[in-house]
Amino acid sequence: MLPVSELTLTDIKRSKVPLVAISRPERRVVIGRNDRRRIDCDLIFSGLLKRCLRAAHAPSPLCETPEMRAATTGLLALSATFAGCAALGPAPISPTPSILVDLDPASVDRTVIVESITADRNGLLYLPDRVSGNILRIDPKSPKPVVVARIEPRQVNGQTVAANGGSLAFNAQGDLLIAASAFNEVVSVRAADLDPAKPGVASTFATGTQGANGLAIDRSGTVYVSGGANGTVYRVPAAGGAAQPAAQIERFTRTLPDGRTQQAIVANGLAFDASGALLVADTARGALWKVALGADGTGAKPVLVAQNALLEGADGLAVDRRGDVWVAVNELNAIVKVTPAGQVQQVARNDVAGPLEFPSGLVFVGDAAYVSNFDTPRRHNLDAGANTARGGIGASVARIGR
Ligand SMILES: [Ca+2]
Ligand SMILES: [Ca+2]
Repeated sequence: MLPVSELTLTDIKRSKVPLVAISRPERRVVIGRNDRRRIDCDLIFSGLLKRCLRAAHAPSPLCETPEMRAATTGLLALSATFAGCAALGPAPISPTPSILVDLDPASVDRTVIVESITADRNGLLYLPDRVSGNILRIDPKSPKPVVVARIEPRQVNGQTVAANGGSLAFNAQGDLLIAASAFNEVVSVRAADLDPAKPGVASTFATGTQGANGLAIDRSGTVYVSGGANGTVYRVPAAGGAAQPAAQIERFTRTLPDGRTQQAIVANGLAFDASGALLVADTARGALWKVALGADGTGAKPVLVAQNALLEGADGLAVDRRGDVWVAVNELNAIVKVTPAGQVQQVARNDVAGPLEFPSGLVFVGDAAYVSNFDTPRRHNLDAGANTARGGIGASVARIGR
């Protein structure tokens, strides 16, 4: 048997299979004998595929085990997978979401409410729970949530007010910044205080961010915060303090198909594209805006990148390594991507049963996207004939990718 890495072009030409491999040192595969396209695909290194190729190219008594026969039978299915890879380009991502973790396994009701998700430099996931105020950390390899910090409620006019933690992101120091819409602030937890043994308590980082919802930090450390229905995108210096307006999305309200529900959030999820321009999700219009930023952090007039019915409910944003903008489209229970050319493509969508349940935030760790399920009962995330969203499992993290 030949190791995959030693296959030659002659072997490839002799091959009856539509998929061939040249693995080392490029870590690439070639699809089809006459197809010169080469694509990155780590799947080539899966033991199963190596065994398949060996069995297909050099049958031997060793291949006559049930495992080898199964592997060979699996080759066609794997070929189909690779054909999908080719269509996707250099960063193959399986578009089928699955549940990484149910954040409240004993309940399908909203006993935990997570609007957003981020990841630290080690690929650990973080989500703020609006109900408890806890900041949850999840290792995708062993997905059991642990509490690493909390946002304490405040007394406002004699009422106890929860922070309603929204988007969150790490700054260069490793401190975690969280948009707190009910406080009209950004709060932060220092890196050293993100500790499951002694969870830290968030404190004020920035003030004057009315309706603070989306949050993103640029390369210089300037923090951008979206104000939701007021359409303002604020900027805050890297050290924190008072926010100033940086850009303005014009107000707009859309009536949902139920004829009653009004959607007025025009400045929601934020992310930066490869050029450093700020992308803004417009939930109300079903649109994506781009704002060029000056050296002082002020934004130019927003430019419409895309507006499409597939984006009605556009919430959290994340940019993949090819420059496509992935959008959690909450009211359609969908993940949609917008290409740099402005093409809008649906990645995944489902009904109230999930695994997407009012997806509202997402983050990439490598090629995998992790999605926070907010599970608001609205539009595609509504139980039949009821104002509930008890279908599915409730607050959870879904995973899309390898
Ligand atoms: Ca649950
Ligand atoms: Ca649900």
